[in-house]
Amino acid sequence: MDFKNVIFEKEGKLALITINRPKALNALNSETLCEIDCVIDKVAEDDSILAVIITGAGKAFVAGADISEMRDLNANGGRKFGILGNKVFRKIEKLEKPVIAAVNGFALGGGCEISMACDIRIASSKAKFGQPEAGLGITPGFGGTQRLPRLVGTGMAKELIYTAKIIKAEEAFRIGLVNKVVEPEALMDEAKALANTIAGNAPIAVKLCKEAINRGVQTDIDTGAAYESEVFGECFATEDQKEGMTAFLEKRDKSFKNK
Ligand code: DAK
Repeated sequence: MDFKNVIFEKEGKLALITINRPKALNALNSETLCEIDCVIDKVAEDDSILAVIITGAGKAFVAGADISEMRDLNANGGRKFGILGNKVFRKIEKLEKPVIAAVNGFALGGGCEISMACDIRIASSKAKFGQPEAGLGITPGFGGTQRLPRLVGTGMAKELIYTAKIIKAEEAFRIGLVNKVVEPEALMDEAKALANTIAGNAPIAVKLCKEAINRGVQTDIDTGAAYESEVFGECFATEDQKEGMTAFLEKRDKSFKNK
């Protein structure tokens, strides 16, 4: 299936998703959000894909939700648009495969928010982050008020959201919004190397780690620990657990089967 605003490629065990509306700095309109939704479904169904990278075409990662589409929305239209974006971003967050955002440029508003729905963010030194919504007369609508404080702490998130200021990649790294900053030319290689390292581990274990972490950060430590015990137990029903431990004891390379 061909998409208008999204490029979907497979490279070995990786899926590469490029948001591709460079003339509008990859701003997210409804059409693009629906295409991302559809691509994530394809990725979810494909057992050969073990890790995902999301990036942007041209000089931006994503410069936000599409302001030209949003400007004339009424309250109901705004609500529907917010529900669509939140649905797609939650789908990324809940995808049973690790997702890396390779942030190549502006990640503003919905762009910062889609990167935060990913598991890990690697940024080009040219990337810029921010939640400019308050300056446009709106609140962040695709999870910014929820995920930013979870990532960088409440005080820092409030400062960024209330001031609408845009920060550079190095500052995003300093406050814990991104995992690593690299030179622009190295961005995709770094993201792929990281994705391939993860894809070399037992896929079911990685999936369960993602679930345990995502559920654990939303709950108290006792509930989280109980959930961790559950998924730990589940691992022992997999062939890959036997393979991983046997390979260690036999001092040989492991060969996981995603089973
Ligand atoms: N939407 C639509 N078009 C955009 C855009 C955006 N977010 N960002 C850039 N563009 C378009 C520009 O209009 C321009 O189009 P043309 O004039 O060429 O036709 C083209 O991309 C190139 O942009 P510039 O000429 O402005 O490029 P510069 O390099 O000079 O500036 C910039 C780059 C990223 C600093 C600037 O474009 C900029 O400030 N863009 C807007 C950034 C922004 O404010 N983003 C946040 C959007 S608000 C909700 C749902 C969702 C949301 C909120 C609520 N609910 C329903 C509750 C989310 C909101 C947002 O994301």
